[in-house]
Amino acid sequence: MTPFTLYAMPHSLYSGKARSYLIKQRIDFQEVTAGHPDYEKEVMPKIGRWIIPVLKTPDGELIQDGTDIIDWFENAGKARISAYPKTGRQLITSLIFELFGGEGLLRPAMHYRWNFDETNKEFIEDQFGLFRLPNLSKEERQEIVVKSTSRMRGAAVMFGVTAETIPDIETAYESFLKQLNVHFTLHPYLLGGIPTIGDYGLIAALFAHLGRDPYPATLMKQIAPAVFRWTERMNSYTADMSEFVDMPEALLPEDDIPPTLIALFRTVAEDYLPEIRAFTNFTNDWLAAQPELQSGDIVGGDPKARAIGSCQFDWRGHQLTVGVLPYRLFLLQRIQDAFDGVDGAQKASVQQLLTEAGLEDILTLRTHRKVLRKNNREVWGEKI
Ligand SMILES: N[C@@H](CCC(=O)N[C@@H](CS)C(=O)NCC(=O)O)C(=O)O
Repeated sequence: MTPFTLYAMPHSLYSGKARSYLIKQRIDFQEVTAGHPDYEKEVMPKIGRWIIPVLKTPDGELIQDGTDIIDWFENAGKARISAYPKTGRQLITSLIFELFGGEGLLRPAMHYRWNFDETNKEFIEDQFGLFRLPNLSKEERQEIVVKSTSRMRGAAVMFGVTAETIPDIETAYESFLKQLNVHFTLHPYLLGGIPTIGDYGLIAALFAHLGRDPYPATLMKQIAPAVFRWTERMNSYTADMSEFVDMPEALLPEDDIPPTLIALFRTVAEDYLPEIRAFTNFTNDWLAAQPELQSGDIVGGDPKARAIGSCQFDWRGHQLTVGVLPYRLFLLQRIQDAFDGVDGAQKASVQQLLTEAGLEDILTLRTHRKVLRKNNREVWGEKI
């Protein structure tokens, strides 16, 4: 049978989420770089923009977006180990880490990639060139590489990376990494002996940028070796947890959430909830000012536009200005939809868990329209 094809790149943050999932499900797939001529010829015209990851199924269907790729396998009954826990606390916890890993860690991911030129630049330029233009020599591709790396370098500011915020970005990231290290010293994955959607979210930022670029990879090995081991594990076809002797390939029993994750939740509450609040408020004001908007309209009016504006919020004593990316609302709403779907007794237990960590507002910060995904792009849902 024709295998699946994943159009992706090793140094691409969002590729890591889809790739890890395919590996962990033991899906027969080949990874093809978006620098392959087929991508431009077959994929881009259908997807409508240059973006990875894109999955091509054996039937030729194309799916863009890490979450949609994962859900395609889940909905088709092809998941060997489902990414979604069945019990309330574990499901909501895992979805929160999906949002935080893919979006909440963008500040350190951008900083540690683009602000350590002495250690990173040569490697990053090599990777950008090699996978974008694999048939050209290093010299031939250099000019194009610098154009695309300069664009991404500039994009870091949109995530709040500035000269003033850098010291605090580093302090916050190192403290997060040390907390996560304590967790992965005790547990191979977030919720026990199998990965879930939260692991797939976290691997996005923690692999391609923070676990693979020279400077942050060394930092991770030095201060968080168990996190580094987890990045290896997330890219292994086996459970790869031999240091956890006799660990069953299963979730923790009884919907348990270990204290190490509650500690991490407190960090998410302090470091990321203010941003969630700011982009939710901004979006509601923005929606109120767009009475002509219809459900099904492409978010931002153009599939290439990622942000609908920028919002401000206080973060560790700084006033940050960041882009408002509706994709983040899509991931936030997944948490809220999952919460709405859990039964009564479990709801109370989830609420109690989040309140303990100061994260209860993540359930109530809602926008007046949902962000949905249709035809590989984000669209607005009905007015709520
Ligand atoms: N929501 C998408 C985001 C994908 C994404 O932003 N991918 C980056 C590479 S890591 C990309 O293709 N960027 C293209 C560009 O910015 O031009 C997903 O999770 O798959």
